[in-house]
Amino acid sequence: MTTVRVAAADLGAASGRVIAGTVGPGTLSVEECHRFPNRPVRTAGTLHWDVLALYQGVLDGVARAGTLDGIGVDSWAVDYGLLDADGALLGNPVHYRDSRTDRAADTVAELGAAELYATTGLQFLPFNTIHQLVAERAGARLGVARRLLLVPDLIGYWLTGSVGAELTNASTTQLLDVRTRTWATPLLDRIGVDPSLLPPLREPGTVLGAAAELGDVPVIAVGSHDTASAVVGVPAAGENFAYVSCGTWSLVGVELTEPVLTEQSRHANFTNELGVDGTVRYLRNVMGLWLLEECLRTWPSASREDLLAEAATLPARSVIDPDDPVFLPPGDMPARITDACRRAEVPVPSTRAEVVRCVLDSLAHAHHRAIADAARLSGRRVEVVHVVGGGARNALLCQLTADACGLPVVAGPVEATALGNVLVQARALGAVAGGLADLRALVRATQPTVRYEPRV
Ligand code: LFR
Repeated sequence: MTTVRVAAADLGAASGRVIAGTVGPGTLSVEECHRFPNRPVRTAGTLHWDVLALYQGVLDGVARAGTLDGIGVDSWAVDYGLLDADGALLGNPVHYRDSRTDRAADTVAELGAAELYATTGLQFLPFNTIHQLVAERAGARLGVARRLLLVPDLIGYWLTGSVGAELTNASTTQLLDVRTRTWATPLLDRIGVDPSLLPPLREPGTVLGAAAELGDVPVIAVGSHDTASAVVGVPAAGENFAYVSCGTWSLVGVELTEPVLTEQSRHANFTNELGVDGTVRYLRNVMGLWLLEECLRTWPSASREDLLAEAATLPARSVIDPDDPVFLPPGDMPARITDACRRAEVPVPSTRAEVVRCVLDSLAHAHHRAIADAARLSGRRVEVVHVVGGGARNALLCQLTADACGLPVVAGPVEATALGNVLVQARALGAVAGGLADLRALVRATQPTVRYEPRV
C-alpha cells in the first residue's frame, strides 16, 4: 500500500473548502488549500444557493491542491438541482431554509406520519426533500425536469458527466426506503413525482469517473452527506459512544447497524440516516451553532472570542428549546431568543454575553436530551461523547455538554468531515484497508483531541 494525496471538497452552509489529505498506513494529515464564502441569494422572494459559485470554488481549490490521486465532494443534505433533457441545470437550487416548504406540510401529513416513518425512518424536518418536491409541484420546473441531483452529486456530474445518487445523502431525502436501501417508488407515485427523476444509487467508495477539467483525476463518491463523512472521522474506540457533529447544526446520536423504526422513536423525532459501510446514523438534529452565528451576524461589531470569554464567567440562568422552528429562518436571532425566554418564563438575557450563554446552555441541554433519548431508544450504552466539527473549538460548549450529560466529552477533530471524506477515498484507492474501526484508529493515532470531564 502506498500513500495517496486526495482533495476533499466540503461545502458548508456558510463556506466551502477544499482540503488536501495525505493518507497511507499510519499517515493521515489534512491541510486547507482554499476557502470560499457560500452566500445564499434571495431573488423574487426565494432563497437560493449560488451553486455555480460553489462549483467554481471547488475547481479553484482543486487546482491549488497540487498533484492528486482523487477528489471527493460532500455537502449539507436534502437540497438538489433539477436537470432538463439536455442535462442543463434548471435554475439555482432552493435553500432548505426557504419558506416554500410551509405549504407542503399538509400534503406530506396526508401520506401518514407513521407509514412514512416506517418506510424512510426519517425524523420530521420541514425541509426534507420530500417537502421541497411537494412545494415544487406548484411551479413549472418539475414538468420539464428529467433528473434530480443532490448538491454533491450535481458537482460530481459537472466534474465527470456521471449521474447518480450517493446513498448516505440520498437517505436524507425521505424518499428512500431505509429497510431495502432503494428509492421508495410507491411514495414518489403518491406525491405525483416521476420516479425516473431519481438517478441510480451508488455506494460511498464508487469511482464516478475522471475530472476532465482537472487533469483526469478520479472523482470518488464519499459519504457525500457531510454528517456521514464527519461520523467516519469520529476518533471513537469501540461502539459505546455518542457523537455531536457540531457546526451550523448539532447532529447528535449514536451509530447503529440497523434502523430503529418504532413508534417511540418516531415520537422522539429520531432519524435513521444511512452511513458509510452499511451503518445507520441514529440521531436528532439540534439547531446548533446557527443560533450563535445568526446572533453574531446581527452584531457585526461584536467579537466572538470576547463574548464567549464573558459568557464563561456567567451563571446558567436561561435554558430554552433551541429546536423551536421559529429559529430556522435567517433573521434577527437575538430578538427571537429573548422572545423565547419570555415565553418559557425564564430570565430574559439583557446583555449580548447573556444571550450567548443562553444559547450555549440550551444547546448543551439539547445535546444531553438527544444522547439520552438515543441511548434509551436504541439500547446502545453511551460511555463517552465525541464532539467533532467547528464546535469542538468551543471550549465552553464542550464543557457545558460534558456537565449536562454527566459524561466525558472528547473534542476534536475539528476537521472530522474532511478526514472522513479523504479516508473513504484513500480506502477506495487502496492506500488504507479495513472497516470504520480501522479508519477511526488512524484518526485517533494522528489527530489531537481535548478531553472535558463533567463537573459535579
Ligand atoms: C449538516 C446537515 C445536516 C442536515 C442539514 C440540512 O450540515 O447536513 O445533517 O440535516 O445540514 O441539510
